[in-house]
Amino acid sequence: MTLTLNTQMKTTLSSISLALLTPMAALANDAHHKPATAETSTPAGVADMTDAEVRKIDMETGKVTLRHADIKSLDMPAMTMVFVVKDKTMLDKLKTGDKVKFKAINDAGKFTVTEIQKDK
Ligand SMILES: [Cu+2]
Repeated sequence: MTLTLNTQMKTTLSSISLALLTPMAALANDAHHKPATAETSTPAGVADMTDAEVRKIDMETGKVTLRHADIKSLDMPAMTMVFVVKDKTMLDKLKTGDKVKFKAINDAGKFTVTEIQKDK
């Protein structure tokens, strides 16, 4: 009886001191790292998107003609060309003349838009 109680108390006490120490350490880390992470993550995400203007949309075939700036990841200069979209619903919110940012991949020779958003 007494032994069990003592063991429980010891366990409880050490959990408490651990619980007290851990959040403090975590807080100290958070305060140091969070602002830097928040600042660097957003521009990096936008940086690998390419600027373009929508020239033509074909809902039925899921194709979009974009006049795009250089695409560094595809080693492609600025031009106007037709892309396939990964998902036709991506075209729902777009119209001819929209300024957009997009990401594209070379899917076995088929240039495919994986992400597209209106530019603000
Ligand atoms: Cu191109």
